[in-house]
Amino acid sequence: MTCAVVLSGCDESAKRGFLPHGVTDQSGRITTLWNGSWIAALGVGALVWGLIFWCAVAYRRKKDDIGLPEQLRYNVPIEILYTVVPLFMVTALFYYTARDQSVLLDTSQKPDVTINVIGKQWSWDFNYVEAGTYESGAQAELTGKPGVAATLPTLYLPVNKRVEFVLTARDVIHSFWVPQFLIKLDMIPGRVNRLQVVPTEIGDFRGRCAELCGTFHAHMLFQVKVVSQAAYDAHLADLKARGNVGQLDNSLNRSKLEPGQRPLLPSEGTG
Ligand SMILES: [Cu+2]
Repeated sequence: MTCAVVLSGCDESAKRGFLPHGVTDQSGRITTLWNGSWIAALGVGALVWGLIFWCAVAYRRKKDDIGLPEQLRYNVPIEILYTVVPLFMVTALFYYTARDQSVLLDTSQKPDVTINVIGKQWSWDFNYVEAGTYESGAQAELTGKPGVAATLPTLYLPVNKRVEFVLTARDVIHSFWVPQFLIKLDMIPGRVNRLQVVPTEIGDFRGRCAELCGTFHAHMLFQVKVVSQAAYDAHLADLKARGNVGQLDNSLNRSKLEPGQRPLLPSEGTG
């Protein structure tokens, strides 16, 4: 029984190409692109390895051979072949990547919830825009002992609601990454990046910075709690009751926003 569970777990994991179990509405699309790229790469790899092996065996030096083998140059059909085939492969990979990227980074839909996530050396601030409340994180203290998770800033998200993350940075380039969302996006000083996801599963997930951002980059951790709308509202009310009213402004950033970027920030109380 245990064996069956382990094997079926492994089977599920293999079906996802060993990606983490995705928990957003885009997980299927990302997994398909990932698996498709691997299948294409392995197909090309098998062909190339096969040709190498075949050449090595079929054209190996024979017992009676003397001197160099016959030298060939300027084989036009072969040269056209190995120019056109890679072009074809790159075009196919480019097409699928561009197609999926344009869907994944589309922010034209109106979100249910907007959260300005701000990266800073070495933690996170979360501005819940519509609710006018915030949480300010402190850097994790990695002591090697359990219990660190309880000290991390926690990003709450309502399940099955479209969430727009407005990503900014206070100092250097960071990257907003929840591994189980299967996507990450840079947070660039002076610029405003946006990303929408619909979390589809209630649960606790890990978040981290995915861009080497200084000495304590490894301590730049957060938690994600995807909860029911009621639990989400209760958490925001709790934050407000603790005195976290308003927003932690981006004017606290070390560098100013570039011209034209400020209007991209949501203003409190709006969508
Ligand atoms: Cu960072």
